[in-house]
Amino acid sequence: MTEIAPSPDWTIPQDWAHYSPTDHRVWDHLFDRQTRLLPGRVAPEFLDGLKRLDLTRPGVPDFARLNDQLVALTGWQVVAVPGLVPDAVFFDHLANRRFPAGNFIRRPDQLDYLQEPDVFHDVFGHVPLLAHPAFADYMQAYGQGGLRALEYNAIARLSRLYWYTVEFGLIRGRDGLAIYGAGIVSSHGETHFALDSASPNRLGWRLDRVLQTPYRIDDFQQNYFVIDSFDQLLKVTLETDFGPLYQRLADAPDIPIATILPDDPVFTRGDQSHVATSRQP
Ligand code: HBI
Ligand code: FE
Repeated sequence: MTEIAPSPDWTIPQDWAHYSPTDHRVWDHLFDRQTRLLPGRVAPEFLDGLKRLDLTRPGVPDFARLNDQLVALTGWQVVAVPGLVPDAVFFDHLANRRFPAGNFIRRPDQLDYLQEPDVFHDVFGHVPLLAHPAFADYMQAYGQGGLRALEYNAIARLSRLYWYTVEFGLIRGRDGLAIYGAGIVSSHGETHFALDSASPNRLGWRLDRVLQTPYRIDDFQQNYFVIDSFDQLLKVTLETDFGPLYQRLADAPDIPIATILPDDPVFTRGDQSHVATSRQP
């Protein structure tokens, strides 16, 4: 972590030359492992983004080069930050089509789990879909919604939308379910778990439903929510007036994490077997 006072928007120079050979090797290792696993499991739009953004070249990407492609495709750009930034700063970046990416990379002994988002999670996981027009617009709408949610004191609720879509979303594909959330696509273990495990519920995505559903940050998810398309995600989000929704949900209890409701579209009823065998919150 840096010791200098952050700029108001928390951005720092990427300083691409500072990455060590070990840093680049960690990127390449993670990149190869995921790109071997993802075809057939990830939404095709993600692989399309990797290719169009020229992310297949070795080493930690240089944001300046990456942004040349990304700005041309959707008007988004990647900016470097030291790590997690305050909510208001994060939302302001998204609302202006800037994606804040952690400027560090995990150590070789942290390949499988890391608390703070590093450059592999942020760039490999999040950036390819920012090349897709509907997803790009959705991310900006989320940032704008986040700024509004600050006024409603509704960040905890809205962050569930981000969690169950941007981080851990599934989408219907031609041959069954596919992953698109960055928390899954950047994780070897969860790429398998999210699609193959008997443990989690896989339920149709509905906006008000996910806003009422807690999540866990310390283990694989107990629920995944499935969208029909990125167009659906964008359309529903743009057409929903979140103010009245927050008011309605303010008094509603959360849905216990592993519960399936009678009106949930069910793709898979999970047996929650993973929960029993792993650490509890
Ligand atoms: N900062 N760099 C970074 N990355 C995030 O994903 C992030 C953040 N700050 C706040 C935040 N996410 C979330 O808590 C909000 O979505 C609520
Ligand atoms: Fe993330």
